[in-house]
Amino acid sequence: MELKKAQYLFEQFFPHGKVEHLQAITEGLINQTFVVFTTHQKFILQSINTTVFPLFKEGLFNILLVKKHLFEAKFPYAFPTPIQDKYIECKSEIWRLFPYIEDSVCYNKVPSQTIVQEAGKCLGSFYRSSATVPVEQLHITLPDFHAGAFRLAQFEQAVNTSGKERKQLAQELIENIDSQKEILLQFDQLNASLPQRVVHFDTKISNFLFDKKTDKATALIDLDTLMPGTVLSDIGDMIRTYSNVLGEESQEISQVRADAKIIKVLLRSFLSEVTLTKEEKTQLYFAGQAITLMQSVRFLTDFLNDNVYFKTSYEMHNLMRAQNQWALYKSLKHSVLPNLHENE
Ligand code: GN1
Ligand code: MG
Repeated sequence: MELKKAQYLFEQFFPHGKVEHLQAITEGLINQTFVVFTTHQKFILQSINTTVFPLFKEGLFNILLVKKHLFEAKFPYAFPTPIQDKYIECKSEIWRLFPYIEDSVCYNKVPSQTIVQEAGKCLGSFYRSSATVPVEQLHITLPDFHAGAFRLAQFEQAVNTSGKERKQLAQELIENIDSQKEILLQFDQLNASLPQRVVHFDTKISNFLFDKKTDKATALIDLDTLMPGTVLSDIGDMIRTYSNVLGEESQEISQVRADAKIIKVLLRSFLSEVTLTKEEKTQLYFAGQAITLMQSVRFLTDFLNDNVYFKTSYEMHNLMRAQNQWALYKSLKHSVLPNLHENE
């Protein structure tokens, strides 16, 4: 983006502000994000991908409602929401400005066990602090976002319409996924039976910020997917991204594995902050498997559709990601079930 455009956008929030410098952030597979440097302060300037998030106004409503409850509950982490509670339109793009959380970092793979523990506590605290939100008032901004049946239908459609070459490259993985469809349908059944809660729906490792020096969790970010759902989505996505020691971008497929100890630490710290029902608790580990398989399906679907959804930096990127997630899924299926009953 040109500095001139950033300046124009920034002035919609601070009419006398001066943007001195811009830096693109490459994290995130959907939206476009920049750090804006002014003389004394930094901000995050971000445009929403409105193809992915057509109901962004309802999304903002969700964010503000949840924020109010977190504030009242004294949620002890930053929850960066759009400055002035507003989005602005510029040449049919939608932009917002966020506060910049100083001295913090995000990771794409786990650097230490402290980080896992901190993140587990942060999500647990989020669930406890958002328990007062009247969930039925939240909008469903992305229908069927984590619905297994829906993701499988999209996948089948992509297999049917994909070019011959891509289909050939993906053949083995297509067959592997076909053999595990039941897992995703079982996930749907479970979700239908569990309590509805405020769900972040994108708790991947890079959506938690940590203090540079102390490793303490400082913020939960990326709130566009806040919606009603079940705890399985969030804990599943945390297991998916925290236990994957090499990270979801690793191309060393044969080395990809899930670390059982990390899962244990994660679940223990999460459960130290929030009380779940017995039914919820027994399904947390399964959620990790299901969400990982679903992510493999989603990446592979996008590969078969010629990479139209997730940002990619090379042609085979989504195929590689899908293979990475498949390897992780296999490892999760075969690793030892962490003993959850210690905390009960
Ligand atoms: C997308 O844009 P980002 O990186 O926050 C995706 C998530 C996936 C994730 C995989 C709206 O999140 O569902 O888990 O990529 N978000 C959407 O890295 O589809
Ligand atoms: Mg996101």
